[in-house]
Amino acid sequence: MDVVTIGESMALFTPDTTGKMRYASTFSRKIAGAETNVAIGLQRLGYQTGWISRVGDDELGQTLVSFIRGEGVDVSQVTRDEKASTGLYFKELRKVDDVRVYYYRAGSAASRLEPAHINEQYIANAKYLHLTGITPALSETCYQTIIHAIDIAKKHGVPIIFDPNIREKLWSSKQKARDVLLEIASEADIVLPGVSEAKFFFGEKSIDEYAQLFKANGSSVVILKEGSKGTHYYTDDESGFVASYRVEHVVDPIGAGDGFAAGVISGLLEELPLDQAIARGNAIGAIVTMVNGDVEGLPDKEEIDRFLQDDKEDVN
Ligand code: KDG
Repeated sequence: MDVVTIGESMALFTPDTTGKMRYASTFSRKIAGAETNVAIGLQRLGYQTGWISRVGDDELGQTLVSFIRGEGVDVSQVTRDEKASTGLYFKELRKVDDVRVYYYRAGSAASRLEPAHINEQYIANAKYLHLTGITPALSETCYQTIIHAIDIAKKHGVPIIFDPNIREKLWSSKQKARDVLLEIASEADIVLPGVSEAKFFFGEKSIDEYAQLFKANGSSVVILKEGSKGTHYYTDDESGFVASYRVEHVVDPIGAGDGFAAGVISGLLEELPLDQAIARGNAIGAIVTMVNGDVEGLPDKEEIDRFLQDDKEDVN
C-alpha cells in the first residue's frame, strides 16, 4: 500500500441550481470526504491507497463503498455499523466566492470509529499515513483512533502527512480545535496547513514565522498553502515558494486542498524534488476548482502531465 488514510466519507448533495438552497428542489448526489478525495486523487495518478472507515449499513453506505472501490481504493478496512447511518453533506454554491456546507453527520457510522477497528499491519505496511484534522473532530473515539494510528505509524517508522483541514462547525470550541490539531501536527513529519489555518493556530505572523512555529512544534517539512497565490515550503535544508496556476473560471473551490495533497504525496512517492511535487499539487488544486464536485475534477496521470506540459510551453 502506498498511502493509508482514515476518515469519514459522506453522500454529498448539491442543488442543481445556484443560490440559496432553500429554493432548491432537485439535487445531484455525489460523494465526498477529504481523506477519500486524497485517496481517489492518488489512485488516478497510479498509486495504491487504502481507506479505514465505517459506513452505515444502508444504501448510501453501499453507494460510497462501491464508488470508492470502483476508483481502485482498497476498502477492506471499511466496516459497517448497523446502529448508525452514513453521514450526509450538502454543498450550497451561492456564488463561487460564497460556498457553504451543511453537515448531517453527528452520530454517524464513521463517528463511531474506534481504535479497535484499526489493523496494525495495515498501517505498518504503508509507505505513508495520511491524516486530516477532520477525523479527530468527529468524536472522542475518532480522536482516540487517530492517536492509536499515530502510535502504530511511529512504531513502524511510517511517515505521517497531516492536513489540519480545520472545520470549525465540527469543533466544540476554537481552543479545543487548536489544542487537538497542534497535538496531531506535532507527531506529523509533513504538515500541509493553509496560511489562514496557521493564523488560526498562531495569530497574525509572517509566513516565515508560521513555518518556524510548525517546525518548533515537531514537523520537519512544512508546506504552507496560500490559495491562488501559491505555496511556501520549508525543510531542514531548503525553503522556497511555488506559484499557483491561474484559473480563469472557478466553478467549485471545495476539494482543491485534497487535490493538492494528492499531487504532493504522489511527488513524494516518486522522490521528486519538493518544488516539483508542490507544482504538481498546485496544478491538481487548480484543475479541481474547474469542475463541480469534490472528486470529479481529480485528474489522471495523462491529464496532469499534459496540463504541466502545456503550461511550460505557454511560459517558453
Ligand atoms: O476538503 C473537502 C472536504 O471538506 C469535503 O469533501 C467534505 O470531508 C469533508 C468535510 O468534512 O468537510
